[in-house]
Amino acid sequence: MTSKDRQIATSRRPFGEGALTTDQGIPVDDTANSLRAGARGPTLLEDFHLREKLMRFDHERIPERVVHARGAGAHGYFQVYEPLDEYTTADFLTDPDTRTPVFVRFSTVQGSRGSTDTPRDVRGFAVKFYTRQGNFDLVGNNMPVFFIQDGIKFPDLVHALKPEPHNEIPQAASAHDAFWDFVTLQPETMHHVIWLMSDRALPRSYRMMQGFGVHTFRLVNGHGHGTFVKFHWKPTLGTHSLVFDEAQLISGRDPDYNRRDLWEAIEAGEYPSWELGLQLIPQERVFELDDIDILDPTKLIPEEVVPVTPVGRLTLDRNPDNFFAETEQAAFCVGNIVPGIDFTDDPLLQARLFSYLDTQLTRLGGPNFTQLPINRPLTPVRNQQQDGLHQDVVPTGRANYHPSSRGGTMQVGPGFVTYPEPVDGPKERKRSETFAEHYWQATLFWNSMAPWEQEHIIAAYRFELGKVGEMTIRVRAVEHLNRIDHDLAVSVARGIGVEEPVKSIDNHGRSSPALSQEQHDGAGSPRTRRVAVLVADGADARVIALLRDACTEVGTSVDLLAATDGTVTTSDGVPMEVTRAMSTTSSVLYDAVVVPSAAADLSADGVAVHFAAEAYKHGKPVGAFGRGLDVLQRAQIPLTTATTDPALIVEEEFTPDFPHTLLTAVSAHRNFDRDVTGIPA
Ligand code: HDE
Repeated sequence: MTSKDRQIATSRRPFGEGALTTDQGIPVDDTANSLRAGARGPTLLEDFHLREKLMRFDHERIPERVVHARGAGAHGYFQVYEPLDEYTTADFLTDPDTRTPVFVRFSTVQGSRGSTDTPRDVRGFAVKFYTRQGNFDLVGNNMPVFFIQDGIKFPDLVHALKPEPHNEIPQAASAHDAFWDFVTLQPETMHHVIWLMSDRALPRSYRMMQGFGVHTFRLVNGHGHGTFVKFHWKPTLGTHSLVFDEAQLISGRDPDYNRRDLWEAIEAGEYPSWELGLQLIPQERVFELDDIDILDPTKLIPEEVVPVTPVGRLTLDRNPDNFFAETEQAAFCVGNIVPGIDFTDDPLLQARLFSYLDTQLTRLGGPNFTQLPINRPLTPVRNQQQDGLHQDVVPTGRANYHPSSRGGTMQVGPGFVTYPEPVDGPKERKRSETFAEHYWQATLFWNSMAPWEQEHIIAAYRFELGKVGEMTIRVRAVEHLNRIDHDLAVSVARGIGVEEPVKSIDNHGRSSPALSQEQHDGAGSPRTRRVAVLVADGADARVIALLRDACTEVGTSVDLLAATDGTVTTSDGVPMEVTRAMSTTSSVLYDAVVVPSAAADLSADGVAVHFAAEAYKHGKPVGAFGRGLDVLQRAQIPLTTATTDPALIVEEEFTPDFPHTLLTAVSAHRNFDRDVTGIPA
């Protein structure tokens, strides 16, 4: 239990204990019948209980976040490995014995609060550290760059991205004219757009995605010396994604897919964790970073140029007690910064410093939102700020000003000291020349992708642009792609009815291997993965038990799915309970599918056949033995490719090696090199 947990505990009020009362504490004798003039007569205005109950209900909603409206949060802690005094005085980064409590909220960007978890979208990764020097909020995303260079364009970007103004369509989707119109007229977006077209926009789990602070920040040590820094979160479970078709299907089958996954993992004690990594750039080296202005948030610094140093670990170990009170009311503010960390002049960051505090006023109804349990710092708050809607404390005394000789002797300093960076310049609305190039890092990203990642990117551009009605916008998009990579532009053009462009620029050929998700799969683990086993009458209970035991031993869960809920009869004639009926779930909610042998012919069941075909189509491990092979054959899965496909595990009969081979494939996530063009799922 962290100190933040203990603080929040003082605000808990369990449902269902003691006498039912009104908000005024008056005991209620009946909460099911309003006060009427006779049993069949009209309701009386004096019914204060009815009025209060409806008034409270009528006002339950608060404005949703204008972006990042849909999210999920969790509590946890952060611990630094070694003191980082050389770089910073921030307490939580210099004391390895301290577990700093955190609250983390993950989110999608485009959709409204009730939208789905799995659109093609950027994900938010916002961390509130309750440090001993006050709250530090690292409000990041799961992609290291941003669409625009200057915050003044943010309203335009978001208007273009969100549903169109006349009919509020489409929900949680960038595949529409407005978005592509805007980005193709604003070439600085091209780098982030290619990230958005990649599988990074479809995380398999919040627990399996990276996080980035995006902007360059500054660490400041005890001597006042500054070091530029970029923040990285690397998930212990590796970085893994869904495929787009699967993500779209999940949107219907389980719109809460990512938030359920986070919740269930924490409930099961499978605490997700991330390593905090820092890219540290001595101030003197800034101009050695070829072609990169560290103030430009549309550029990343390749890890091969400045390595990411692991410095600590974030662990999430407690689900919120109440979604609204905690996750919805959490107010992240980029301006919440502690001594030892400071901002830079990145113009996107500078605009954010205004926006977050501002938006909370509307969203949380006034300036006292810092008093809400989830936002309250652990450190004492002492100042002369006062009044406003929802003041939750009772300030005492008369010295509500500073300085004062009438009590209220709060000392000012030592405290946060702004890094004394000299600034000088004419007032002008102008962008630095060093921000002018917009394509080379998009090319770097493209060059760094594995062939399957490139295929997914091409398919994504084709899908998105294929939904764009205005041909001129499609043509403009292809022109931009031609400046990123000619072959990419040609492949996309062919899919969307646009004339192939003429090659105009040579690809620079540079790459950054760390950008490929293939590099992250090494960290794969079978823990918390989900395997579906399709069973029918005549299944061999012994074999299924062996399979299940091998899986649970390494933290992989197994669901037994049958044609109907209830039981199937095993080959020994004994009833075996199934987890649920196949028809109530879907292959897209599992990481792998196994079809064991059974007496009953599952290959005649279209649901089972589709289950296997769909899993195969999505690159998942698919295993079968004995009569289970018939299902794979009906699904048109080319069994002969099993010799070269490590995720297609087919055997004449079950062997003791089967679970091991399956779990190795599950750890590797998917086989995206599989040719699935002919599979009819
Ligand atoms: Fe945000 N952003 N943003 N953003 N952002 C908000 O604040 C904004 C940007 C990010 O879980 C809003 O409380 C501007 C970059 C996350 O509660 C708002 C600009 C990055 C979250 C806002 C940006 C982010 C937000 C909406 C350009 C990644 C969700 C509700 C200058 C580094 C936090 C709210 C949570 C939320 C403004 C750009 C991440 C309106 C003006 C870049 C993770 O204040």
